[in-house]
Amino acid sequence: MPEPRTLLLTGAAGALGTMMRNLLPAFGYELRCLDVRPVEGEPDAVTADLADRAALREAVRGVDAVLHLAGISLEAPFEKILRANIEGTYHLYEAAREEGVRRIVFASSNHAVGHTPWPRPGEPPIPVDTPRRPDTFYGLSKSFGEDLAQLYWDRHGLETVSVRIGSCRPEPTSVRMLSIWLSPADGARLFHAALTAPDVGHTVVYGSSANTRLRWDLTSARALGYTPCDDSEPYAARLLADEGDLDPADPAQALLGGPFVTDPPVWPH
Ligand code: NAI
Ligand code: 15L
Repeated sequence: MPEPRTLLLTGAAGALGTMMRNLLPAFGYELRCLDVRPVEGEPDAVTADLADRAALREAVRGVDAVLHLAGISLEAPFEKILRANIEGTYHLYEAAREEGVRRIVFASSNHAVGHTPWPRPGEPPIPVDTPRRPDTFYGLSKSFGEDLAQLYWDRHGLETVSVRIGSCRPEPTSVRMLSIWLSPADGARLFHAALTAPDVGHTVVYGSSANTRLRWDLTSARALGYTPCDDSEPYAARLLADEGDLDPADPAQALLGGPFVTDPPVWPH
Protein backbone atom coordinates (compact mmCIF):
# COMPACT_ATOMS: atom_id res chain seq x y z
CA MET A 1 0.00 0.00 0.00
CA PRO A 2 1.48 3.42 -0.92
CA GLU A 3 1.83 5.92 1.91
CA PRO A 4 -1.47 7.76 2.33
CA ARG A 5 -1.26 11.41 1.57
CA THR A 6 -4.82 12.71 1.22
CA LEU A 7 -6.51 12.29 4.56
CA LEU A 8 -10.09 12.89 5.63
CA LEU A 9 -10.01 14.22 9.19
CA THR A 10 -13.42 13.86 10.88
CA GLY A 11 -14.01 15.83 14.05
CA ALA A 12 -11.63 18.48 12.73
CA ALA A 13 -13.16 21.25 14.85
CA GLY A 14 -12.60 19.35 18.11
CA ALA A 15 -9.71 19.50 20.56
CA LEU A 16 -7.76 16.62 19.03
CA GLY A 17 -8.79 17.58 15.51
CA THR A 18 -7.42 21.07 16.01
CA MET A 19 -4.10 19.73 17.34
CA MET A 20 -3.84 17.28 14.43
CA ARG A 21 -4.66 19.96 11.86
CA ASN A 22 -1.61 21.79 13.13
CA LEU A 23 0.70 18.78 13.38
CA LEU A 24 -0.12 16.33 10.59
CA PRO A 25 0.73 18.51 7.56
CA ALA A 26 4.42 18.27 8.62
CA PHE A 27 4.17 14.53 7.89
CA GLY A 28 3.10 15.30 4.32
CA TYR A 29 -0.67 15.00 4.61
CA GLU A 30 -3.16 17.04 2.66
CA LEU A 31 -6.15 17.28 4.94
CA ARG A 32 -9.79 17.31 4.02
CA CYS A 33 -11.67 18.38 7.15
CA LEU A 34 -15.17 17.40 8.24
CA ASP A 35 -17.18 18.30 11.31
CA VAL A 36 -20.78 19.01 12.20
CA ARG A 37 -19.53 22.44 13.33
CA PRO A 38 -17.62 24.95 11.21
CA VAL A 39 -13.86 24.40 11.42
CA GLU A 40 -12.08 27.63 12.28
CA GLY A 41 -9.49 28.64 9.67
CA GLU A 42 -10.63 25.92 7.23
CA PRO A 43 -13.05 27.55 4.78
CA ASP A 44 -13.12 24.40 2.62
CA ALA A 45 -14.08 22.08 5.48
CA VAL A 46 -17.14 19.93 4.95
CA THR A 47 -19.84 20.80 7.47
CA ALA A 48 -21.82 17.59 7.83
CA ASP A 49 -23.28 15.28 10.42
CA LEU A 50 -22.11 11.67 10.55
CA ALA A 51 -25.77 10.76 9.94
CA ASP A 52 -25.53 12.21 6.42
CA ARG A 53 -24.35 9.25 4.34
CA ALA A 54 -24.41 11.18 1.05
CA ALA A 55 -22.15 13.87 2.50
CA LEU A 56 -19.83 11.21 3.94
CA ARG A 57 -19.57 9.45 0.58
CA GLU A 58 -18.60 12.68 -1.09
CA ALA A 59 -16.13 13.49 1.70
CA VAL A 60 -14.31 10.15 1.52
CA ARG A 61 -14.23 10.04 -2.29
CA GLY A 62 -10.63 10.00 -3.47
CA VAL A 63 -8.94 10.12 -0.07
CA ASP A 64 -6.18 7.64 0.78
CA ALA A 65 -7.29 7.18 4.37
CA VAL A 66 -9.52 8.52 7.13
CA LEU A 67 -8.61 9.63 10.63
CA HIS A 68 -11.96 9.26 12.39
CA LEU A 69 -12.11 11.54 15.42
CA ALA A 70 -15.70 12.80 15.16
CA GLY A 71 -18.24 11.89 17.77
CA ILE A 72 -19.29 12.51 21.33
CA SER A 73 -16.14 12.39 23.41
CA LEU A 74 -17.59 12.04 26.93
CA GLU A 75 -20.45 10.16 28.57
CA ALA A 76 -23.91 11.18 27.35
CA PRO A 77 -27.44 9.76 27.19
CA PHE A 78 -27.54 6.50 25.26
CA GLU A 79 -29.68 7.91 22.43
CA LYS A 80 -27.09 10.59 21.68
CA ILE A 81 -24.21 8.12 21.82
CA LEU A 82 -26.17 5.76 19.58
CA ARG A 83 -26.69 8.37 16.91
CA ALA A 84 -23.27 10.01 16.80
CA ASN A 85 -20.84 7.28 17.81
CA ILE A 86 -22.52 3.99 16.92
CA GLU A 87 -24.66 4.82 13.89
CA GLY A 88 -22.29 7.59 12.84
CA THR A 89 -19.27 5.31 12.79
CA TYR A 90 -21.28 2.71 10.86
CA HIS A 91 -22.22 5.35 8.26
CA LEU A 92 -18.58 6.34 7.92
CA TYR A 93 -17.46 2.74 7.39
CA GLU A 94 -20.20 2.15 4.82
CA ALA A 95 -19.22 5.31 2.95
CA ALA A 96 -15.56 4.27 3.02
CA ARG A 97 -16.38 0.78 1.80
CA GLU A 98 -18.57 2.11 -1.00
CA GLU A 99 -15.84 4.51 -2.15
CA GLY A 100 -13.00 2.00 -1.88
CA VAL A 101 -11.06 3.67 0.95
CA ARG A 102 -8.37 1.29 2.15
CA ARG A 103 -7.72 2.38 5.73
CA ILE A 104 -9.34 4.08 8.70
CA VAL A 105 -7.61 5.08 11.91
CA PHE A 106 -10.32 5.00 14.55
CA ALA A 107 -10.18 7.09 17.72
CA SER A 108 -11.12 4.44 20.25
CA SER A 109 -10.60 5.18 23.92
CA ASN A 110 -9.25 3.80 27.15
CA HIS A 111 -12.92 3.78 28.21
CA ALA A 112 -13.56 0.71 26.00
CA VAL A 113 -11.65 -1.11 28.75
CA GLY A 114 -12.25 1.40 31.53
CA HIS A 115 -13.46 -1.17 34.06
CA THR A 116 -10.10 -2.93 33.95
CA PRO A 117 -8.19 -2.68 37.26
CA TRP A 118 -4.83 -1.02 37.11
CA PRO A 119 -2.10 -3.62 37.51
CA ARG A 120 -0.52 -3.70 40.96
CA PRO A 121 3.23 -3.13 41.33
CA GLY A 122 5.08 -6.09 39.81
CA GLU A 123 2.12 -7.20 37.67
CA PRO A 124 2.43 -7.00 33.86
CA PRO A 125 0.94 -4.01 32.03
CA ILE A 126 -2.62 -4.24 30.64
CA PRO A 127 -2.44 -6.05 27.28
CA VAL A 128 -4.40 -4.94 24.19
CA ASP A 129 -6.28 -8.25 24.20
CA THR A 130 -7.61 -7.73 27.72
CA PRO A 131 -11.40 -8.34 27.67
CA ARG A 132 -13.40 -5.27 26.66
CA ARG A 133 -14.91 -3.74 29.82
CA PRO A 134 -16.53 -0.42 28.90
CA ASP A 135 -17.16 1.97 31.77
CA THR A 136 -19.94 4.05 30.16
CA PHE A 137 -22.24 4.13 27.10
CA TYR A 138 -19.42 6.21 25.63
CA GLY A 139 -16.92 3.40 26.25
CA LEU A 140 -19.44 0.92 24.88
CA SER A 141 -19.58 2.90 21.64
CA LYS A 142 -15.80 2.64 21.34
CA SER A 143 -16.01 -1.10 21.96
CA PHE A 144 -18.62 -1.25 19.17
CA GLY A 145 -16.33 0.73 16.89
CA GLU A 146 -13.53 -1.77 17.43
CA ASP A 147 -15.88 -4.65 16.57
CA LEU A 148 -17.14 -2.78 13.53
CA ALA A 149 -13.56 -2.30 12.39
CA GLN A 150 -12.89 -6.02 12.77
CA LEU A 151 -16.01 -6.84 10.74
CA TYR A 152 -15.05 -4.49 7.90
CA TRP A 153 -11.57 -6.00 7.78
CA ASP A 154 -12.81 -9.60 7.81
CA ARG A 155 -15.65 -9.04 5.34
CA HIS A 156 -14.45 -6.20 3.15
CA GLY A 157 -10.67 -5.92 3.52
CA LEU A 158 -10.96 -2.38 4.88
CA GLU A 159 -8.05 -1.93 7.28
CA THR A 160 -8.26 -0.15 10.63
CA VAL A 161 -5.96 0.76 13.44
CA SER A 162 -8.09 1.31 16.56
CA VAL A 163 -6.20 3.62 18.89
CA ARG A 164 -7.34 3.42 22.51
CA ILE A 165 -6.31 6.96 23.27
CA GLY A 166 -5.44 7.80 26.86
CA SER A 167 -5.59 11.57 27.46
CA CYS A 168 -4.26 13.68 24.62
CA ARG A 169 -3.71 17.24 25.72
CA PRO A 170 -0.79 19.64 26.00
CA GLU A 171 -0.06 18.60 29.61
CA PRO A 172 -1.32 15.91 31.98
CA THR A 173 -3.68 17.47 34.51
CA SER A 174 -4.13 14.65 37.04
CA VAL A 175 -2.14 11.87 38.67
CA ARG A 176 -4.16 9.33 36.63
CA MET A 177 -3.03 11.03 33.45
CA LEU A 178 0.61 10.50 34.36
CA SER A 179 0.05 6.90 33.18
CA ILE A 180 -2.08 7.51 30.08
CA TRP A 181 -0.95 10.90 28.80
CA LEU A 182 -0.45 11.19 25.06
CA SER A 183 1.39 14.36 24.15
CA PRO A 184 0.03 16.01 21.01
CA ALA A 185 3.37 15.47 19.22
CA ASP A 186 3.34 11.76 20.09
CA GLY A 187 -0.32 11.67 19.02
CA ALA A 188 0.68 12.87 15.57
CA ARG A 189 3.56 10.32 15.47
CA LEU A 190 1.19 7.53 16.46
CA PHE A 191 -1.50 8.48 13.94
CA HIS A 192 1.16 8.74 11.21
CA ALA A 193 2.45 5.27 12.09
CA ALA A 194 -1.11 3.92 12.10
CA LEU A 195 -1.76 5.47 8.70
CA THR A 196 1.40 4.17 7.06
CA ALA A 197 2.37 0.82 8.61
CA PRO A 198 1.90 -2.04 6.13
CA ASP A 199 -0.62 -4.85 6.51
CA VAL A 200 -2.36 -3.81 9.70
CA GLY A 201 -5.60 -5.73 9.09
CA HIS A 202 -7.40 -4.64 12.22
CA THR A 203 -4.85 -3.72 14.87
CA VAL A 204 -5.66 -2.40 18.33
CA VAL A 205 -3.12 -0.21 20.11
CA TYR A 206 -3.00 1.90 23.23
CA GLY A 207 -2.31 5.55 22.61
CA SER A 208 0.08 7.15 25.05
CA SER A 209 3.50 8.65 25.32
CA ALA A 210 6.48 6.74 26.79
CA ASN A 211 5.40 7.62 30.32
CA THR A 212 7.53 6.43 33.20
CA ARG A 213 4.27 5.44 34.95
CA LEU A 214 2.92 3.58 31.91
CA ARG A 215 0.67 0.71 32.95
CA TRP A 216 -0.52 -0.60 29.60
CA ASP A 217 1.32 -2.41 26.86
CA LEU A 218 2.57 -0.26 23.98
CA THR A 219 4.05 -3.22 22.05
CA SER A 220 1.42 -3.24 19.30
CA ALA A 221 1.77 0.52 18.85
CA ARG A 222 5.56 0.26 18.61
CA ALA A 223 5.16 -2.58 16.09
CA LEU A 224 3.51 -0.07 13.75
CA GLY A 225 6.73 1.95 13.82
CA TYR A 226 5.58 4.34 16.55
CA THR A 227 8.42 5.68 18.67
CA PRO A 228 7.05 7.90 21.43
CA CYS A 229 9.34 10.73 22.47
CA ASP A 230 7.57 12.28 25.46
CA ASP A 231 7.12 11.30 29.10
CA SER A 232 4.71 12.76 31.68
CA GLU A 233 7.23 12.39 34.51
CA PRO A 234 8.33 16.04 34.65
CA TYR A 235 4.75 16.87 35.72
CA ALA A 236 4.61 14.16 38.41
CA ALA A 237 5.97 16.01 41.44
CA ARG A 238 3.54 18.92 41.10
CA LEU A 239 0.49 16.70 40.47
CA LEU A 240 1.35 14.31 43.30
CA ALA A 241 1.86 17.23 45.67
CA ASP A 242 -1.58 18.58 44.70
CA GLU A 243 -3.56 15.32 44.71
CA GLY A 244 -1.53 12.66 46.50
CA ASP A 245 -1.07 9.24 44.91
CA LEU A 246 -3.90 7.12 43.49
CA ASP A 247 -6.00 5.39 46.15
CA PRO A 248 -6.59 1.72 45.22
CA ALA A 249 -9.68 1.66 47.51
CA ASP A 250 -11.43 4.30 45.37
CA PRO A 251 -12.99 2.86 42.16
CA ALA A 252 -12.40 6.14 40.38
CA GLN A 253 -8.69 5.61 40.99
CA ALA A 254 -8.28 1.83 41.02
CA LEU A 255 -9.75 1.28 37.56
CA LEU A 256 -8.34 2.42 34.24
CA GLY A 257 -11.38 4.55 33.37
CA GLY A 258 -10.84 6.78 36.41
CA PRO A 259 -13.64 9.31 36.90
CA PHE A 260 -15.75 7.69 34.14
CA VAL A 261 -16.36 4.56 36.22
CA THR A 262 -18.31 6.27 38.96
CA ASP A 263 -22.05 6.66 38.55
CA PRO A 264 -22.72 9.37 37.54
CA PRO A 265 -19.27 9.96 36.07
CA VAL A 266 -17.25 12.54 37.95
CA TRP A 267 -15.97 14.72 35.15
CA PRO A 268 -14.21 17.05 34.81
CA HIS A 269 -12.07 16.36 37.83
P1 NAI B 1 -14.07 16.81 20.90
O1 NAI B 1 -15.38 16.62 21.55
O2 NAI B 1 -13.28 18.03 21.21
O3 NAI B 1 -14.25 16.75 19.31
C1 NAI B 1 -15.15 15.89 18.67
C2 NAI B 1 -15.62 16.57 17.40
O4 NAI B 1 -16.58 15.72 16.76
C3 NAI B 1 -16.33 17.92 17.68
O5 NAI B 1 -15.73 18.94 16.92
C4 NAI B 1 -17.75 17.66 17.26
O6 NAI B 1 -18.39 18.80 16.65
C5 NAI B 1 -17.61 16.53 16.26
N1 NAI B 1 -18.84 15.74 16.17
C6 NAI B 1 -19.58 15.26 17.20
N2 NAI B 1 -20.66 14.63 16.73
C7 NAI B 1 -20.59 14.71 15.38
C8 NAI B 1 -21.42 14.24 14.35
N3 NAI B 1 -22.56 13.57 14.59
N4 NAI B 1 -21.08 14.47 13.06
C9 NAI B 1 -19.92 15.15 12.80
N5 NAI B 1 -19.10 15.63 13.74
C10 NAI B 1 -19.42 15.40 15.02
O7 NAI B 1 -13.23 15.49 21.23
P2 NAI B 1 -11.66 15.27 21.14
O8 NAI B 1 -11.07 15.40 22.47
O9 NAI B 1 -11.12 16.08 20.02
O10 NAI B 1 -11.59 13.73 20.74
C11 NAI B 1 -11.59 13.31 19.39
C12 NAI B 1 -11.89 11.83 19.33
O11 NAI B 1 -10.93 11.10 20.05
C13 NAI B 1 -13.25 11.45 19.92
O12 NAI B 1 -13.81 10.41 19.14
C14 NAI B 1 -12.91 10.95 21.30
O13 NAI B 1 -13.86 10.01 21.76
C15 NAI B 1 -11.55 10.32 21.06
N6 NAI B 1 -10.72 10.33 22.26
C16 NAI B 1 -10.15 11.50 22.67
C17 NAI B 1 -9.34 11.53 23.78
C18 NAI B 1 -8.64 12.76 24.19
O14 NAI B 1 -7.80 12.69 25.09
N7 NAI B 1 -8.90 13.91 23.58
C19 NAI B 1 -9.13 10.32 24.58
C20 NAI B 1 -9.76 9.14 24.05
C21 NAI B 1 -10.51 9.16 22.91
C1 15L C 1 -11.64 10.11 26.65
O1 15L C 1 -12.05 9.15 26.00
C2 15L C 1 -12.15 11.48 26.44
O2 15L C 1 -12.59 11.69 25.10
C3 15L C 1 -11.13 12.53 26.80
O3 15L C 1 -11.75 13.80 26.83
C4 15L C 1 -10.47 12.25 28.15
O4 15L C 1 -11.42 12.45 29.10
C5 15L C 1 -9.90 10.83 28.18
O5 15L C 1 -10.80 9.86 27.70
C6 15L C 1 -9.47 10.38 29.60
O6 15L C 1 -9.75 9.26 29.98
O7 15L C 1 -8.79 11.16 30.27
